[in-house]
Amino acid sequence: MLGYPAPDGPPSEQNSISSCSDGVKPCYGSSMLRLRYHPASPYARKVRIAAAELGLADRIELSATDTADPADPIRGQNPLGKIPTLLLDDGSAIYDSRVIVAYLDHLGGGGRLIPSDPARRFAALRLEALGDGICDAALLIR
Ligand SMILES: N[C@@H](CCC(=O)N[C@@H](CS)C(=O)NCC(=O)O)C(=O)O
Repeated sequence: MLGYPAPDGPPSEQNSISSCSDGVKPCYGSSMLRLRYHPASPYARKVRIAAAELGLADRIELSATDTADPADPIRGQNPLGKIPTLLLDDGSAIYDSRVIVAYLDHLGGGGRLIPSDPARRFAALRLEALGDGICDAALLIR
């Protein structure tokens, strides 16, 4: 388990998760998204880079998170208590970074970061897995 201190003050999110009208699927709208993150998290940085590449950065409000603080609402937003976690305006949440990147790619029109052609798709996903694995290893020796 890895905790980061809050970079700029206490979090203010509500401690709740709700779902879209069908109770299962997240909603896909054009509204603001909120990213629970920390500047030192490589996975949160990956999500921010994906958002920038897709031209979606201005739709994402950054929300500093202290995963080590029991009072931080992150555990109510993501049962794993981890960042990055993307909060949708219907109250539902998306995690982890791979799922968030796939969601952002969908919002950005689809197939831009994660191609639909199988060969290119699995090459991209393998590259992402490699990057994540390197981050996992780097965090373990930190
Ligand atoms: N596989 C996850 C890894 C997320 C992760 O490990 N995040 C760390 C910060 S870099 C975290 O939230 N740690 C808090 C904890 O484990 O309690 C992803 O890609 O989002």
